[in-house]
Amino acid sequence: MDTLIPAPVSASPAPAEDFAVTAATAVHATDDAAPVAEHLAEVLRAGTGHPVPVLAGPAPGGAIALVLDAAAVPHPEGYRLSVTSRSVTLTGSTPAGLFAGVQTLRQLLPARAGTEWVVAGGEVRDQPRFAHRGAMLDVSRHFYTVAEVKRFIDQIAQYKLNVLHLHLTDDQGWRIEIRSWPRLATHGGSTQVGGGTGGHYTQEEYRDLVAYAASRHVTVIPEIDVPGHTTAALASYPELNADGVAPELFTARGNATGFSSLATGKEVTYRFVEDVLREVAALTPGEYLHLGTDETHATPEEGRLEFIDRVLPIVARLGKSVIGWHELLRSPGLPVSAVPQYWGRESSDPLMAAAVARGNRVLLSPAHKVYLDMKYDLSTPIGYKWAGCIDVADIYDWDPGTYMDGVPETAVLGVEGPLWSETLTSYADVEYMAFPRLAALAEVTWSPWSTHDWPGFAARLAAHGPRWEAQEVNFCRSPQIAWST
Ligand code: TNX
Repeated sequence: MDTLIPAPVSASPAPAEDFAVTAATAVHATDDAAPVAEHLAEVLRAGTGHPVPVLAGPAPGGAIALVLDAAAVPHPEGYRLSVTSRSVTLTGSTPAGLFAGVQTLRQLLPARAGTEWVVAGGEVRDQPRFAHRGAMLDVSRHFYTVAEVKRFIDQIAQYKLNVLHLHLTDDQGWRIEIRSWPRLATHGGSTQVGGGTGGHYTQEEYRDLVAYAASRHVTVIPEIDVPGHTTAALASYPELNADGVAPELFTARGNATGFSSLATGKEVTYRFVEDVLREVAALTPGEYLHLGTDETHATPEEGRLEFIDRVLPIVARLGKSVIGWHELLRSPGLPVSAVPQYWGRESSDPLMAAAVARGNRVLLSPAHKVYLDMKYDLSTPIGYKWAGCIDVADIYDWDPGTYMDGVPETAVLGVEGPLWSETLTSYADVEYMAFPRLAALAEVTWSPWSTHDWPGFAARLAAHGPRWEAQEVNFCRSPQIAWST
């Protein structure tokens, strides 16, 4: 109980009440709780080798029970977990709450598999601080396979993150099949940074990823970055270029300024954007489409404003809400449903404060705090340092609820850690940059500020090293942490 991450609202350990998982242990659940029960049973089977059946109906003594009870747990993602030597009872008002509780239960089990697995006894009450707890994976600069993205989903879900923002398009690669514009994927997705073969997700594969994420209570937010960061599209269709000439595919790392743009003055551009967004929206059950809109230095400002004015109603007609990087705020007349994602390094931004005053909610991703592609320190072999080095204490030590002037906690929808992949040539590199920092980000987004305590966190985090070793996660052994062996 004293190594949980993110820290729960409250935990009362009862060391005499440890619960042993044995060959006789079953998980009991009623209808809507059954999929979460099955997920827990799989974890217990893998850890113990015991059969761990999932059974319908109320639990007899000696069992693990998953109970849906809205009256007992007011928050939709909250849960109550009670572990005694006789039984384990996990109560939530929704399957999402139960799923969060299962992640806590997993952390109460030993790091390594064994036939006598014991759940630490005691009682936990918990609920999240912010609704949107996200990680962004850039699959454009380097492509990651469906299996790798699923592993990432499993990894973030274990820390109670509930949003996966997929950066699907950029100069170096278009990563999702669009049936009405097939060359986007077949040509635009055919390479990546460094000139490798790249890749893309077919619509079936993307659907499968979205469904897999949903089974882990993670919502996928697809990003189609427009009108800048579009070389992969421009190379695939000459008509999207202002001069009608398709550029070569782009395989360099690029610079942080943005050098490509859709032709905002051409009608074909709007047909293109509408077709793409219609197909992506149809594959995406979540509320949001992310339009990027960042770093449009190659787009004349007037054209950029016209572009956004014309694209916002397309998204609305598709029944979705817009997220964009905070450059979106340069457009007047954004709907209150639009969510700017702030990646700046200032704690004061007049456009952010004005949007909040109008009623918009915001996502916070301040680059010098949560950019997961920044180096830990100057010795980190991969990553960037333009926003500074970010070690575990840096990502841990800020309060999203008070971080920006004019942006009170109630206006903060949540926090996202973006993992840009220019320098990450393999999934092992993704893990190295994500862990352990994602655990710190999870605590910043989930745990009440009253639990915030760096020495305490650092001590708890040390105990997660052996868990990652057992799961073969390539994590960075930051010298800030006295890793357990
Ligand atoms: C800035 S942050 C970018 C990305 C790069 C990243 C590298 C933002 C909205 N744009 O295109 O990948 O820096 O750190």
